[in-house]
Amino acid sequence: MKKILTTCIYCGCGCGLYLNEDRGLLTGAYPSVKHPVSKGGLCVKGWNCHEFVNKMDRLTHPLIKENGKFRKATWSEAIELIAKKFKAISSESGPDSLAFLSSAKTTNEENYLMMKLARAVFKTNNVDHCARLCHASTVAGLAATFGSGAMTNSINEFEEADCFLITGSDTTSQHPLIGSRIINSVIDRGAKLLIVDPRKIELSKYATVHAQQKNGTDVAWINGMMHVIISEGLEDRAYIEERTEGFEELKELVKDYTPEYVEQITTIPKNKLIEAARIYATTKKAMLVYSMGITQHTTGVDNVKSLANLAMLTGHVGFLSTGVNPLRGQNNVQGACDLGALANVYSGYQKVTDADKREKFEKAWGVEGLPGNIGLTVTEIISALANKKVRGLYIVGENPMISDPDQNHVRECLEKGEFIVVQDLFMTETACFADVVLPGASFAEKDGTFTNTERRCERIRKVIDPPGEAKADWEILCDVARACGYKGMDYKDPSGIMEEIRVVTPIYGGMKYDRLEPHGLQWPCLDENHPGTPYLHKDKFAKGKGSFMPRPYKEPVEFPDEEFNFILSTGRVYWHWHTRTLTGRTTTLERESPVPYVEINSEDAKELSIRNRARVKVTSRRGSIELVADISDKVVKGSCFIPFHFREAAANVLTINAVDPIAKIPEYKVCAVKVEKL
Ligand SMILES: Nc1nc2c(c(=O)[nH]1)N[C@H]1C(S)=C(S)[C@@H](COP(=O)(O)OP(=O)(O)OC[C@H]3O[C@@H](n4cnc5c(=O)[nH]c(N)nc54)[C@H](O)[C@@H]3O)O[C@H]1N2
Ligand SMILES: Nc1nc2c(c(=O)[nH]1)N[C@H]1C(S)=C(S)[C@@H](COP(=O)(O)OP(=O)(O)OC[C@H]3O[C@@H](n4cnc5c(=O)[nH]c(N)nc54)[C@H](O)[C@@H]3O)O[C@H]1N2
Ligand code: SF4
Ligand SMILES: [Mo]
Repeated sequence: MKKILTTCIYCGCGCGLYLNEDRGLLTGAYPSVKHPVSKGGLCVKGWNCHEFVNKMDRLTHPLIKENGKFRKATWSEAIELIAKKFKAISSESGPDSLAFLSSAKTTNEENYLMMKLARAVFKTNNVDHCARLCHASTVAGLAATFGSGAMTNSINEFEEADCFLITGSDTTSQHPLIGSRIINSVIDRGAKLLIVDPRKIELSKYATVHAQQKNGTDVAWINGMMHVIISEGLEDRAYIEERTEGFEELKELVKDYTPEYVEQITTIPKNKLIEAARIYATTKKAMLVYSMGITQHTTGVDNVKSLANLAMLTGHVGFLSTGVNPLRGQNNVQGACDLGALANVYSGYQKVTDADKREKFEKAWGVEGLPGNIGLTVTEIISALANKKVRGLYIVGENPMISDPDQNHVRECLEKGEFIVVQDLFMTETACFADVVLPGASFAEKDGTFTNTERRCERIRKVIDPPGEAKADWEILCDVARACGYKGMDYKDPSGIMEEIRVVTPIYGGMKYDRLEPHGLQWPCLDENHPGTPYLHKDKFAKGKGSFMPRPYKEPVEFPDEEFNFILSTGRVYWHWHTRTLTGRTTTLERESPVPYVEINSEDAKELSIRNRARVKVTSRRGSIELVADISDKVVKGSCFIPFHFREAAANVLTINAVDPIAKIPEYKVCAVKVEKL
């Protein structure tokens, strides 16, 4: 039996694990004891991450749709067809009639090639990926305030912190190996735990303060905490003076956010707000942690900026075991952003709107005329299929039919799509709408790198061969580029792609493959002698002075009214991964959480005469779904929560596709619904 060290495919913790191989199949996974994140532990998804790889229903051949039915095709047929169609569409309707959705499940090297294909070969910046649905608000909000949109500190620093302020992150379920460090710090060292989350989560049990706000009111309580801190003189004067700008405007804005006023907006009792503010401000090693509860709002960027303000006000950025720590979700969503699978930047966050950056990439790629307009984002690309602004779409490793907001709208758009290519491991709900389906190789069947939430770029390794004729995504993308007549995408292996990445991407400058042994390096890593960077903004912010960006509270787009009288928020469970393409094919995980459900408060259930596990219908202005009621006091009266994993009752039938004006992230965390007994 072979055992090979690699990186988990699921979450942004980026645990190191060994995959066991026997006669060409994966037989198990177990943790690396020496790995800095896993340290001998994995969560249940990691322990079982080998299972889906062996599944019999993997895609094994290219497929071409003819008269509404898929038939097997050869690779050359499929690639030729894609090249022909894309070139024809581009010459008829211009480069921006094509669009590319990249994947946070694939490697850094593959994301780099995806954006290179879009930009160098097809001359469009219409390239984006699921970070748009996830931490787009973080990338925009922290770049504006600090100069870098990434998690500031490292996972092991959670072991030294004396206070955690956690908001909009169900950490033990969604980032288990970080969640367990938080619990250990609370139990073993008496660290203070402040939770601000509308729901009761596992961590609430350990909390010093758990404030349950009304969904979508985050700017108000954050401004309220700053009001308390300033009025009690708890701000860090010296830090503000030396390292930041814009404090006077902040002070002016938060003046109005008295604890009484904040209680009216958020329902957080004023004493809880005051207590949390005092603890956070007066603990030196205090880490601020957040995730989707903060970002997935039409005010997502405002939420992030407000958290950045709070951390700067109290001098909590630029030191060990402090910082603003957005937990990145997918195994390689950090990397997909770093490598430029975004509508506005090349790799290393170099702006497509800067002429000197375009020139740099033109030289490196041997092309002319790279576009300087910002491209379309995920939800804009899908919508543009309907009005034919986008006529050709290439999707690698994403399943927007289940993951994008307002599913009925998405279906309509995909149906109208003129030419769609989907490259995945399985025949997904989205792939059903494709004209060409290409079989990709999974994380266990190729080499490359993933970058985890703490900016650690680490290796994945080929353990087995892909099934049938499936190929690594990077090989397929190179084949397409070649078929289009582009000569600059020939690589022997992923390390060759990384050599090119190093040259054009300063923050990855030192990420040579042999240096990534055994457990990777954290960016910025500027050259071959650079040791990597465990925490950011030491001595000064990436942009020089940190900028306070005060934001007033604004309501979400759709709060409850008389007819749609519940707030719906959507999210995840421990056992499942997004659209369930992988965890739905993993017996242990599927067994634990096999059916779609909605969490309802026990008082509401009583009023509506709904019993636990009874079937209910949940309806929004966009559609309805039927599912099982899970009655508890996890959600407060008047609100409900649905995990979005299940196609049988997809939460995204209900969600609204209103987006943040800057980040273009959808408001997945707030919309209005009604609940009826069936
Ligand atoms: N098991 C599992 N783990 C995962 C994933 C998965 O699918 N399954 N997905 C990964 C990905 S891509 C991501 S992005 C992360 C997401 O990780 P999380 O963000 O932790 O997960 P969510 O369940 O989306 O929502 C987090 C919390 O936001 C709270 N919330 C809801 N509305 C609001 C609000 O208005 N304000 C605030 N402050 N909080 C609110 C919810 O109650 C919930 O506790 O998880 C990653 N890890
Ligand atoms: N209602 C609601 N909707 C949400 C959210 C929410 O909180 N609420 N969260 C949003 C967030 S944060 C995210 S990140 C998105 C996630 O949305 P998606 O990215 O669309 O979801 P996944 O199911 O992770 O899709 C990944 C796809 O990649 C495929 N895949 C895996 N490995 C490989 C590989 O190596 N190569 C190729 N080619 N394919 C591969 C999988 O089979 C799967 O089809 O969902 C968003 N949608
Ligand atoms: S915590 Fe995340 S990276 Fe670690 S084993 Fe679980 S899913 Fe994989
Ligand atoms: Mo995400």
